[in-house]
Amino acid sequence: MSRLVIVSNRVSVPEKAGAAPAGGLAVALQAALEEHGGIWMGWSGKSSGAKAPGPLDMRNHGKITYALTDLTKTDVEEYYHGFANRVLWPICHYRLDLAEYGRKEMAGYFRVNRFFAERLAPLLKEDDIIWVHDYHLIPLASELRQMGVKNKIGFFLHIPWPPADVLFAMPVHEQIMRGLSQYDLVGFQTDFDLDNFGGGLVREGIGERLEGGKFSTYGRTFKGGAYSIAIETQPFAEFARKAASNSMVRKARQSVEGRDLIIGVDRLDYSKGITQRIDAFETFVTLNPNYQNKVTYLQITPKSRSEVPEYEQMQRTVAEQAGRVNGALGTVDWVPIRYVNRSIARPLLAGLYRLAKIGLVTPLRDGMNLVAKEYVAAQDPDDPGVLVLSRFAGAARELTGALLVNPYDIEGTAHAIARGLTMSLDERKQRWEKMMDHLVKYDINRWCEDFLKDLTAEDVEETAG
Ligand code: ADQ
Repeated sequence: MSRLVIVSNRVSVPEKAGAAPAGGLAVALQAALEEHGGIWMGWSGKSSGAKAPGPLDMRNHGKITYALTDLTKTDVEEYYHGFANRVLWPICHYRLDLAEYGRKEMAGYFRVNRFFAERLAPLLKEDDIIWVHDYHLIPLASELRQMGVKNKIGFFLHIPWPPADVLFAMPVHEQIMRGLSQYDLVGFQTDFDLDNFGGGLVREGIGERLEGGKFSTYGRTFKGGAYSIAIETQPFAEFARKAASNSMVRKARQSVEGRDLIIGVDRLDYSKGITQRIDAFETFVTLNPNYQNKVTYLQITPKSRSEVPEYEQMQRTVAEQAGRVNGALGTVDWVPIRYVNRSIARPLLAGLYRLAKIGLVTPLRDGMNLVAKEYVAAQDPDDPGVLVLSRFAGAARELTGALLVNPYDIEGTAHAIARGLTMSLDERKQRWEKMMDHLVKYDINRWCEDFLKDLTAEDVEETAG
């Protein structure tokens, strides 16, 4: 295959060449870049203030070049906090009520995409394969095409794609749809998202769904597909197996001695259903008083996007809610909810998942949700825990051995917790094996290979104009 060029909002640059990056996605993308050689371009995470950003910060690590750009303060506010996180994120998570449209922010989004394209275009070779990631960069292909770039360009959306009625509430939905049409392959997390996309085109009368997974719209024909993102299953399972000797995991085990552990791990985000989950836990204990002092719910939630008001508000809401439940249910020797507001290292995370009898993953809407997959991979095959999973997570399409719940149904989730804690070992093993077999087969490397295979396949158009 030709050289690979990955573009994403943020770039995972290893400390030194060959060092392992933190997450599964970064591991897989770096492996693909190592194999083919290439560039990973994105925002440095830094602002140049009011001044125009300086030249790209180019860092060579073996066969990979990381190309980082700063953005002005206004760019960060309008493109990132503004349109990406206050319009596209809520819209794609079906939260029309939280979307805040502003002409300035919308213009900023398209302007920064043009800026990315201007910085990327001079780095490109004729046969480079370009792979763009996520909602921040939907118009990038369109900008590159206008600059005469004819390379194959693929796009993968990590978050859900909403149905037409939700999408069309966004004033610039047409430009967004048109932006997607400029790719050669558009990948979604699930067939639901893919169907929403196709349905929207047909509903609006702007396109058609053709044979062979293709779409035709705005004068172009391109492929669409569902590629469910996955994790580094075997290495993660290995982390969990070895974690028994991790001193932090040992301490955690001692601290919950005699109690069942329930774990929730999420970025602090309204899409993750954390407040409904705390309500469900409270309801579970209230309905099952025999579990008083017999269960601990550990919620690990690093802060995220604190510059966006909805997120700042949520930090307060969740902290107050956990405090209120602890005050109402707790006793002098029992704190029902342990709420940890920071990020933790992956080996420790794997060990904590393995300690937990229940993995509680209840987003109101989620593209995939990797925590659900990590929880399964981390389990002890001889005594696996139970995954309680929202039916609105993309992962629910694959992890059919989970207890599926509707996170809006608080009592239903509370019953699922009770059911999970009393499930027989045979049933737990049966459910777990089914999920683990799937995760071993469809791991993150397979996801990456499947997408790139389809993007480089002969029948993908090279630019129909
Ligand atoms: P996210 O919304 O960030 O990702 P998710 O898929 O759950 O959600 O990934 C979160 C990752 O962060 C997991 O690997 C998890 O282990 C890690 N993480 C979370 N809390 C942590 C903590 N306290 N300490 C350390 N690590 C923590 C978006 C989409 C998802 C989609 C992914 C990938 O919203 O639907 O699955 O991209 O495509």
